[in-house]
Amino acid sequence: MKTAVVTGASSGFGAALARKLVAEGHTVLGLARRQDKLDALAAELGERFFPVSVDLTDRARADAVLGDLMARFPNIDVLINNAGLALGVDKAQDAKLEQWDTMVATNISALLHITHALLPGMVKQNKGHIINLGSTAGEYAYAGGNVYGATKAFVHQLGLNLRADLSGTAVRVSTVAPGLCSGTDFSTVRLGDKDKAAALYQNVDALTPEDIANTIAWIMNAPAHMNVNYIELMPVAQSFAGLSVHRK
Ligand code: 8X3
Repeated sequence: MKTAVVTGASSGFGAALARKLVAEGHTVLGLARRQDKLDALAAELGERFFPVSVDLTDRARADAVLGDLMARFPNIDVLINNAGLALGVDKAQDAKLEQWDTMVATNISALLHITHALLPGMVKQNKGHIINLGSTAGEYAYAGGNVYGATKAFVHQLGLNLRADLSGTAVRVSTVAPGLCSGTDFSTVRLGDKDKAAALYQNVDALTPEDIANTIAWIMNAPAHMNVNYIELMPVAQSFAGLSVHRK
């Protein structure tokens, strides 16, 4: 059984993943900002779920919390960098700079910070697995995807580059890139409107958080000699046939 850190654990993919991993007998150190949601999950999942309330974009606080966590759990096996968000669907020329900054701070800087904190321990114990949440938006461009998609493209490339640096160690790195997925706060946060978010998923059999959790559990439970480098998931209803042509 493994000890896994899951960021963004209080809802969406993170909560589904915590449920899945605890059900399999793993220990989950669940990081998220919202204490009340973490507490509810802890009450549901019992002692193999260890809630940690932290805003990973607050570097000083994150340092303190991660230091305590590593002292208490010196054998962390898996880091699942799930926390991330999209803000807005405006074209780049109309986008809000603060929204870009927030996406970069969460999807890139905070992910790098926790990875930098945990990676040396994994190399030292010569075991470990970093699993990053990418996105189809990091692979296929769409109007309004600008900085969100670019942060996810960063995550995809980071995974490959980490693999290069970790060559010769037993530490694994995987990227999971989901497409349209319902049952999370993702689109409500992005659009700032519950009804608009709900409309996106109307009459579509989208992916579910459980689909993502099952995929991550499979990657994590794969034999130690096997590394899933990158895996992309879409609902059957979605495709990438979206090259648009603007006509005069
Ligand atoms: C989420 C996929 O298509 O909503 O990362 O950008 S999409």
